[in-house]
Amino acid sequence: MRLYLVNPSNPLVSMVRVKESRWNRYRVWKPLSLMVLAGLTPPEWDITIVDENRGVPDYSAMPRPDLVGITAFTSQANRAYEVAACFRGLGVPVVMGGIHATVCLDEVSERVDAVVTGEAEGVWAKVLEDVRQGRLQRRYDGGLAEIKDVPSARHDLLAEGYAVGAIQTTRGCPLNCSFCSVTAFNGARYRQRAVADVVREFQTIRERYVLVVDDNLVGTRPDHIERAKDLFRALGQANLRKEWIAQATINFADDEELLTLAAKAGCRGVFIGFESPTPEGLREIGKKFNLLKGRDFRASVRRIQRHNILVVGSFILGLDVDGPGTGKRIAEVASQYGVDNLNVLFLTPLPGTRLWEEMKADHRLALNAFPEDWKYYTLMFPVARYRHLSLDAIVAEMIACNRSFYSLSRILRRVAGSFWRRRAPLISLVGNLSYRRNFGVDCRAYEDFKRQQGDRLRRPPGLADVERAGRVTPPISKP
Ligand code: B12
Ligand code: SF4
Repeated sequence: MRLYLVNPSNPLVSMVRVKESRWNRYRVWKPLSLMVLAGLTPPEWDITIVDENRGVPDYSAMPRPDLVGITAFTSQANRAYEVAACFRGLGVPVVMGGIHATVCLDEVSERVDAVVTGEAEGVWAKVLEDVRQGRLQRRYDGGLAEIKDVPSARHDLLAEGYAVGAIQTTRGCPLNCSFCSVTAFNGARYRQRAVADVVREFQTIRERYVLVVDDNLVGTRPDHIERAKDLFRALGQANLRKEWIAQATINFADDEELLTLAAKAGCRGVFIGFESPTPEGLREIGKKFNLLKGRDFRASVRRIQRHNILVVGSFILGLDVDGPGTGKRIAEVASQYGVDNLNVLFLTPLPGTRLWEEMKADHRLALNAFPEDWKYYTLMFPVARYRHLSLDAIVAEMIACNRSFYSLSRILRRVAGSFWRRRAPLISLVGNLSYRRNFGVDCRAYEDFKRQQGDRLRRPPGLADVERAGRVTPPISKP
């Protein structure tokens, strides 16, 4: 039995852009979902993983498979449907799963033979058996998996051509921020894989650099932190010679022993969501953790950096509290906190989130001709109607923010600071220049976007918008 697992490319903004900067090689991440799915697949299946971000093959020239499985984030949905149509045209059954299939079940069901909602661990074996028996059903729901059932990903299947490997050590996040899909999809219960399993899987990764994809690396409760310490201790003792980056909440900074162990285990960078420079903004999106009294962000960032761990700060632009001047304010605050890199994203109502429900109810989903418009839901474009910022104003704020944070003088100051504190100045320089360069590409993309979609975004909501938004009612899986 032959199985193709496909990660569709995002034709609008390829995250790859390898041709524009060779450093972007380090931004091509492996589709871990498909490697995990492969790990769940019995040996009688011959598996090929196709990552279209590295090139789209001529499917008609490939041997005919017995089943095609497609994954998709929302922004990849349109390409996913093209791939599905191509294989269905050849008479091959197509099953789609992942976040978009879960939050937009009806839309996806119309375009594929079967949909798997939720996590796949509990149902994938049945899907494959049903294909073998010729009785594929329309829908399978995996819900939330038992963490012990999460297999080792098949790192051997995508062994070549990537600079960075990927692994997952936990699932879920208890914090449930309004704009984020994670709690809706992976649940509020923080599930941690067995330490030994993670260490064993780490040993099968060929790349020296690894992305730990967890949404919340160390969790929030004391027992979460203890388990994180156990994991880091075991990774350190295994002497894997890996260097890895991860996503964490700011409480990562609160425990010296945790930081020491993380650094010894190979942690070289953390991506931290600061989200808003103001408490009002944090309250608006429900990011409770960042609101804890007495939190000194600058000191927290410094504590992490003292362990030679870089900090990338992420902020959102377009909150209801954001008005003219917010862009520069974010750049100022990020510089004050002392982050090594800044990543600012437009507030984007992703289906399945509380933010989606709120914006839909207020008729603020401006780009709402779905599925076509999903391609703009990359957080790189302002797809909604923002409370105090018009289309032109919000784009101008984004440009002002990046121009300020990535000005040559600020970059030099940051790099000199790293040099002074003996903290990898070269990595800091390369990271900053790479962001600066990509920002230039983004500016051109904003101009195209405004030309193509400006009229729709500038006009007030009409009846057609209201009706269209009403038609998409994604089911939210229960945390
Ligand atoms: C790593 C990651 C990335 C990597 C991508 C790696 C890759 N190629 O897959 C990078 C950094 C590039 C990235 C980029 C983006 N990301 Co991202 N990313 C993640 C993250 C943190 C982990 C994904 C992961 O590997 N999970 C581990 C695997 C094992 O879990 P999984 O993907 O859910 O797969 C399971 C099930 O979903 C299911 N399944 C999945 N696919 C399939 C297919 C079939 C056939 C079946 C049966 C089952 C199945 O089975 C798997 C095992 O249970 C998630 C958060 C999360 N928890 O998922 C966000 C997340 C997926 N990203 C998100 C977003 C918004 C983006 C961006 C659009 C925005 C941005 N600027 O970051 C871009 C889009 C890029 C693009 N292609 O267009 C959102 C997606 C929401 C949505 N509705 O689409 C998420 C959920 C985060 C969030 N805060 O909401 N991302
Ligand atoms: S803390 Fe991070 S992963 Fe958790 S809900 Fe908030 S944004 Fe999502």
